[in-house]
Amino acid sequence: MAPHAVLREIGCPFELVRVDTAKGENRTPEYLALNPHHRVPTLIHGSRVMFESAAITLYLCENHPEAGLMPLPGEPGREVFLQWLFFFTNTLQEDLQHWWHADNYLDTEAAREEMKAVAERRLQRLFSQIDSGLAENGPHVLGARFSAADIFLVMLCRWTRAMAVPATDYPHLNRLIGIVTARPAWAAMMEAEGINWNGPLA
Ligand SMILES: N[C@@H](CCC(=O)N[C@@H](CS)C(=O)NCC(=O)O)C(=O)O
Repeated sequence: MAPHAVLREIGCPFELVRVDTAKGENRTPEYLALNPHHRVPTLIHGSRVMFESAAITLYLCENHPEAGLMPLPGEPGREVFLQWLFFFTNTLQEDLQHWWHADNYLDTEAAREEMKAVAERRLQRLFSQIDSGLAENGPHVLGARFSAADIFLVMLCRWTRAMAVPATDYPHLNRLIGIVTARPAWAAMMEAEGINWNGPLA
């Protein structure tokens, strides 16, 4: 979702190729040759191939500085952008993975249930901290400036929709969700993906 929305924000031509994980299309020899970790997404740019959505997001932003989707090296806010993008992908997204995909980590149902409960508690704390940060220095992750970090965070907010306390329950996160989802690029991405905010896909 995030690299796709970033491509639409940039407005450059691209081809979207659906890889249906439910049908195992991410485990075909052709796909594994591109991405041996059998995960989506994968970006192909000329002869270059890369995976990891945050890395792809950063790469797209730096290849299209005219889109202004992140502070470039030397610009104010660069360190804040990097800090949050990395935090979102390696801390927030990891707890979300524990909740959605506990079967990737643990064998027994009881252990998975316990992991999900712990992940949900941790996520409530993390989202609450992020919400407080947005209260002090919002409405975006970078304050007044919209960036690809907002898109990445809102993508992860959608992953909470089936939890007891979804991200939409936090007022400042909810305001950011409203800002990002009102953007034409986000709406076009959701339509092309065939998903809505409350739909089944993560
Ligand atoms: N850290 C990776 C996570 C990607 C990821 O977990 N993708 C899931 C779908 S949301 C996937 O491809 N799962 C299929 C699998 O692991 O086999 C990223 O951000 O690109």
